[in-house]
Amino acid sequence: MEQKRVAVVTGASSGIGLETVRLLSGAGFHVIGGARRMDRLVELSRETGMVPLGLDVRRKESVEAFVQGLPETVHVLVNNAGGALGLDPVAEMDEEMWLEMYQSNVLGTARMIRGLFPRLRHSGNGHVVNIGSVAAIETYIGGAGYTSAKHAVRALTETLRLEWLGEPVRITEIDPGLVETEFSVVRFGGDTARAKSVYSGMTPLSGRDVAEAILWAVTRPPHVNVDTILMRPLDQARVDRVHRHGGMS
Ligand code: NDP
Ligand code: 8X3
Repeated sequence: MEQKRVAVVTGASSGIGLETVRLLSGAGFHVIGGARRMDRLVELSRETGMVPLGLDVRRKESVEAFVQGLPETVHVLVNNAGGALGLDPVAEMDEEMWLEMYQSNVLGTARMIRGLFPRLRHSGNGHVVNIGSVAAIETYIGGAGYTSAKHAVRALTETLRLEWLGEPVRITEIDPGLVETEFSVVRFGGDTARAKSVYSGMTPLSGRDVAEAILWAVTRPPHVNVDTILMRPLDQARVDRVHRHGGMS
């Protein structure tokens, strides 16, 4: 019997990560999901069969312990854990928030890649999918902490593709525009009304839309490397240019 391909998804407790676990499990992958909220992971494991493992990508020791719990061979690593905090201008930057965004989006991604490289290589057909953003390519007022972190994810991804040339590991970056998840609730410190207003009068992407792109990228033939997928809602032309019923913003 053919062995299942093994996929690791970070940030599996919500949004894009959660939908990715659902789709990868449904497509026959053996999925291991990491995040801080274990209760959410356990619930998802009951639904999908995913193996739940606690993970805080901001902490080196947590990533090391997580990696210890993985099988010797991993085919797919989806670096999805991350997000934004606040929307403050550069001259009023909150150092704690910036540090946390860099820790989760940039260093967390790099830690996971470093930790999993031997397992990905061992698979003979590995794949790293980094979740960037339109914020990895564009900027907007108040977004510098997050956009600079995601720009760094982009630089890291491109560098990795140069460094791993010749290795049996594909490297993809998925860059979504507005996706309605818990992203804005987290960004605005739990202010759900403010979070809701981000998507008002327009149709955002769903976590599932992005998960479908991830599934597509990781199920191409082994010689095909999908470098980047930039995807936005039809209602969004640029990160800061959105069509809303009744006007533009
Ligand atoms: P959610 O807030 O719904 O999900 C974020 C996930 O990341 C959660 O599962 C959370 O789990 C996990 N996470 C956050 N910090 C850590 C950490 N330190 N260690 C481990 N897991 C962590 O948002 P999205 O699904 O939208 O976000 C997923 C990714 O997509 C992020 O990288 C985000 O920047 C990116 N993105 C989002 C867009 C959007 O508009 N929503 C657009 C473009 C990119 P837990 O809290 O349980 O640890
Ligand atoms: C999330 C998209 O526009 O909030 O990466 O930066 S945005």
